[in-house]
Amino acid sequence: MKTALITGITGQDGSWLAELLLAKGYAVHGTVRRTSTPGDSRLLPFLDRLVLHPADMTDAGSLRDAVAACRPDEVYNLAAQSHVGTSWAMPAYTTDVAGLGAVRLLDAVRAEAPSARVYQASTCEIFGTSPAPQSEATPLAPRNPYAVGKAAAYHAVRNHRDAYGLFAVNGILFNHESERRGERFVTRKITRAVGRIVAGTQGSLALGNLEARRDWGHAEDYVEAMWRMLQLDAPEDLVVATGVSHSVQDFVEAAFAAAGLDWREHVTTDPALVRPIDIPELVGDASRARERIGWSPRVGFDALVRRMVDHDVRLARLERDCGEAPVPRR
Ligand code: NAP
Ligand code: G4F
Repeated sequence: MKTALITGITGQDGSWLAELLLAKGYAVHGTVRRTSTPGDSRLLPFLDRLVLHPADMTDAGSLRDAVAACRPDEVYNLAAQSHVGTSWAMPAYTTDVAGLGAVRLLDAVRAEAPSARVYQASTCEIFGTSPAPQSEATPLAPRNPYAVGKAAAYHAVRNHRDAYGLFAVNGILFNHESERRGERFVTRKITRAVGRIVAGTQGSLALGNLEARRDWGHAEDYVEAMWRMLQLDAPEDLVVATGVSHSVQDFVEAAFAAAGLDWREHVTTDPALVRPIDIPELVGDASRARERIGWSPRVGFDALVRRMVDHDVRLARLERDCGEAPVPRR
């Protein structure tokens, strides 16, 4: 039985990845903070099959203890303050967690489990304003504090690989969403609002920049790519994306239409929600991932929107009728 350690196991991707690795027969360990809520709906259906360790990406000793406690074969570094908008309000903390946090974890692995394979949750945000479509050859041009931290982590992974022979890879993932997405990311903010408007518990939805274009896939497909990258014969960095971009307004229109609503009757724009710099378009060329790990997305844009809207309409009705949503069962 292989052992995996997931930092950020309580997040969207952490929950999908933990589920995938359990199904593959792994012993799955994860790190949690004092303020984490592992008992919420994302992990609860399989919480009793996980081993959790207290650790914070800002605390090197706790990361080293977590690695030493489980001696993993595979380490997935998914922990980050991952909200780009928030990174403008908390630049030092965000850069510390996303950037130095990865350095601390790499050092912990080198000290305690040097033969472990390490997956780093990199992001298309490191390409910033470099022209689309972005691929492994695109120059890095990070344009927000989150992306600056992630760019530092990207280089640290490559340095540990080349200097110490660590099997460490950057999965350069484009946006991926799901019914488990945090509620402050734009897709889930939209589908939660659609659900509540259908249930009659919300009237309108305020958004920022509707023109930004993103390459949106489903998170369940993307954690499969993470795992496949750690099964490569030799480590390499790969872009993972659908190759298709839509605007925020496209997502709004599709989500409201999926519930039989006209978005123009409910959506307003608020300049306070527009970021100091917003990347106009991120869309990936994942042809190398297709070639190297045989990966391509199974869930397209329309199915993604439909799945999230259906889930959130059901959720909003349950919240309205029960006071709170019942715990989901497997
Ligand atoms: P998420 O839902 O925001 O989850 C973030 C996770 O990081 C949570 O488990 C959180 O734990 C943990 N975390 C935050 N600060 C921490 C700290 N100081 N120490 C330890 N843990 C901390 O993010 P996600 O969407 O699953 O994304 C997973 C990773 O992929 C992130 O690194 C993100 O930057 C990256 N990424 C995401 C996407 C995307 O579209 N989803 C695309 C590219 C890259 P708590 O529960 O304790 O808050
Ligand atoms: O959903 P978002 O907050 O995601 P963003 O900024 O693209 O970041 C996500 O994807 C990255 C990969 O590209 C990850 F690295 C990162 O961790 C995170 O998962 O915003 C998407 C777009 C942006 O252009 C934003 O300005 O939607 C625009 N937007 C418009 N109104 C909004 C809103 N974003 C949010 N969160 N809230 C709004 O009201």
